[in-house]
Amino acid sequence: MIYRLAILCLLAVSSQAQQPNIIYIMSDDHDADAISAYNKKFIITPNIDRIGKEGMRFTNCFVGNSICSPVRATVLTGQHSHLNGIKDNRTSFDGSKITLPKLMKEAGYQTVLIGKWHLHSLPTGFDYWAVLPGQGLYYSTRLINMNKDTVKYNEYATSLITNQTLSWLKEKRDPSKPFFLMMHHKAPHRNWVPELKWLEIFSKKTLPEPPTLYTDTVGKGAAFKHQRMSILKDMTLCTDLKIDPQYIIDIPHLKPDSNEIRSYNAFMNGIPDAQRKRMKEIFAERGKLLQQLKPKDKDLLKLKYQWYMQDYLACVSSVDESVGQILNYLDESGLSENTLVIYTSDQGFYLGENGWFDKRFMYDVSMNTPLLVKWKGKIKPGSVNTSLVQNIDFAPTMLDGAGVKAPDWMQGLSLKQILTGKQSELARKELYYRYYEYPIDHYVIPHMGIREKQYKLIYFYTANEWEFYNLKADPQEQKNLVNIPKYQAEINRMKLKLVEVKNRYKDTEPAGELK
Ligand SMILES: [Ca+2]
Repeated sequence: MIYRLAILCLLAVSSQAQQPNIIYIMSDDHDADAISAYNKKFIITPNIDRIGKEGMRFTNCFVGNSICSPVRATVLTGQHSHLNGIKDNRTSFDGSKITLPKLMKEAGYQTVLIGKWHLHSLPTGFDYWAVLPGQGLYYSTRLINMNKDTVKYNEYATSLITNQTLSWLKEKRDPSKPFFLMMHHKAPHRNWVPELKWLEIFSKKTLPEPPTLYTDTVGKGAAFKHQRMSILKDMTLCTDLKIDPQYIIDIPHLKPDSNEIRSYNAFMNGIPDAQRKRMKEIFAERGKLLQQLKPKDKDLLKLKYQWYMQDYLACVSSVDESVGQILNYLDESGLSENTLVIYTSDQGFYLGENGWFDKRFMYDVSMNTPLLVKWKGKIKPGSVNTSLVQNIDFAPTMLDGAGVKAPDWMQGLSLKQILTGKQSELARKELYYRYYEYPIDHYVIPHMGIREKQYKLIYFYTANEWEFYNLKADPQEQKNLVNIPKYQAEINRMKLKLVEVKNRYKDTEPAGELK
């Protein structure tokens, strides 16, 4: 009997020893076009690229509802918004739900969350956590700790989250157990306040303009016309582009309102003195140009786009540096040998396409998200996969990596067979999408749809408008083909498919004419 128990204990220890550590790194609003593994036109991100070079890069990874809190709830539950309960950024997550970290804990893992949480209730299921309150701040960053105290730090948000992660790995980790660590960056979320060292570099750059930057709304649908995420009209000069109000207060068409001046002062005062002086000098160049040119319309958009991209990309460089620090530590400590590392974002982001910033739409720019995974000895270095994958797959994949079968209520598929090269394509042929939040913040009309490899069907149900795109011929989704006769058979097929997929995913909430 004792002998049998000893054998069982040995078996348990050896299966645990094979369980990989898992590090899930998620940034916020990091579009794949701002990662050089995907696109080199804006920025070089050597550290994030390294994950793809040593592992696998997914070119067709999408989210199910392109907005912050819903994505976070999906990653925790493997479920779409209608089942996990988080359809918008304002609902509090039910901490009593069974989630990915709780299942990992049951499987013998130490579970850790550091960084952005943004689900209103406090985290559950983690052995250790430290989270930003709400959206968090770039400077004068605060973290809520496990005692529920909110502590202010002097570090820049991206560095703080990295340093807290490294200190957990070095000082708090129990080496006898595998760990599951979620490091969630705030950056590069709006209002894109960079570190001085990267601002110095990016403020000198001229970034290429997307072909659709100056697109107008002629011939576009209701949702396109109704949105308020235009760089020209909705991006603010003082809060978003950090221009001192003194430069534009006397220019009637550029004049900021009192709220904007208040929020400008609030974030500017949060930047430590040593950096603020030089940063204000750099931002003053923008103010002087506005004072001199008093630009309007296309001329103003041209300038705003450059300043937006300079700040956004500078924030991305800090994230890339953070990833490098984590990968280097894994190498130095020998942990790389048995650690699965994932890099992703909560969704894509408009970098000037259609003249926009923000996300929310089911169009590929915002529905797409980067996904790079490395796992030494398991993934063939430098591999690329084109399967249609979605963020509902993340939880089942991490569980499978840990040797745990995902519960039936999770809606995604494990990517383990894809990662290990045993399978090249998922069986799934289409992805389901549904966006709810309206009107705030950006007046994007609620919509739903399905995306296949070649075609996409979108239904803006409160406006009762359909859009249909041929993604192979029109990857920028500029030509809505819904009324083109030769596509009617395809469109009818996809309308039926949309109803089937809605039912398959147990989305019972009616949407316009769809029940
Ligand atoms: Ca986001």
